[in-house]
Amino acid sequence: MTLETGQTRPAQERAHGLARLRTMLLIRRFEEKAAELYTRGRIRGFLHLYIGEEAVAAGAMPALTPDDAIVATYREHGHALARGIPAGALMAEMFGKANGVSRGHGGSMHFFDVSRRFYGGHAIVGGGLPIAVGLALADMLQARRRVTACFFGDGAVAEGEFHESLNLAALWRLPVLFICENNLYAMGTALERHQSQPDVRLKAQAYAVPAAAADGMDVLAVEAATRAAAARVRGGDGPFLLEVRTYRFRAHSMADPELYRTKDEVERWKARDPIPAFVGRLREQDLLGDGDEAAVEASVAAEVEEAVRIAEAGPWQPVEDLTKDVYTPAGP
Ligand SMILES: Cc1ncc(C[n+]2csc(CCOP(=O)(O)OP(=O)(O)O)c2C)c(N)n1
Ligand SMILES: [Mg+2]
Repeated sequence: MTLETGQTRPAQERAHGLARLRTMLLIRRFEEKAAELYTRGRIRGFLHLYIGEEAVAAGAMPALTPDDAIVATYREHGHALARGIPAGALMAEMFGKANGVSRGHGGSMHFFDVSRRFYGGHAIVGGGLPIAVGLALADMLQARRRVTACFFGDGAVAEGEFHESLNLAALWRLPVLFICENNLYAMGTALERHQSQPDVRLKAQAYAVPAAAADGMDVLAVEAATRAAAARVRGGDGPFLLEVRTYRFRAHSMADPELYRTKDEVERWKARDPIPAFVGRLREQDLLGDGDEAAVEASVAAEVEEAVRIAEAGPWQPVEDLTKDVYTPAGP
């Protein structure tokens, strides 16, 4: 059967699968390189890796349109790459270079690209939620049918901003898609240790925000759940909360002795690594041929290498710009 795109259904599924696989691999290889560069002192400051959670950003982002807004956390390399921000601009940002996506002022935790409606990168846990509510309020007041997707961690549900944001979004029926990336831990504290009610969906329901959960280790499950949730939000039904269950394979940040979880637990989750799981599924369905995976790996490796070259070659911010953008100029 020939579809509107001119591709047969298997060809379309194959292209779709390869695209999702490529995004996940790009995130993984980009971050492995970032970790290496951090160890070598080329990247400084904080660095929070998304490795293990790639299926969340790689699945959710294609379910949103370029017109929708994205708000993320300090663990946002994957979201930025999946949104299509060039890897070179992200790597340069981590180097603190002037050609970085935030002109080198932000670093790993503060990627920001208004041209792609990517509103951070926020170091403050829960800090993105009120910003998402504000973006959605602006859309509602101007009758624009677009969605603000707000990614945040399980740790953010302990913050007042989570409760205030869900309450106002529901009260005003704002088009926010809250996406909770539940990786079970906030730094070294498990969700059950800081929440009397650890079911995030029930918290949403307490604010009359409908909610669903998705398997965050399955890129297609995340994509389907995000599509369904975004369609509801876009249709004017008010906010929705999607809880995506995932796991970070690496430490919280580059400085974390990981005393709060067992090696066995980490190994159990690694056995569900979203990348080989998806490769296996594509192979089973005959959508991935011999050499395909190697070809994707090679193209991702070239992109990461080019990103490092761009970062290395980029100019430093002049010292005179040190305090630029910290305060707005005084008004009249
Ligand atoms: C308001 C605030 N309190 C504390 C911190 C320190 N802190 C940084 S990350 C983090 C854990 C957040 O965990 P979670 O929201 O689950 O995100 P994850 O790191 O698991 O992706 C904490 C407490 C902070 N950045 N902001
Ligand atoms: Mg967490």
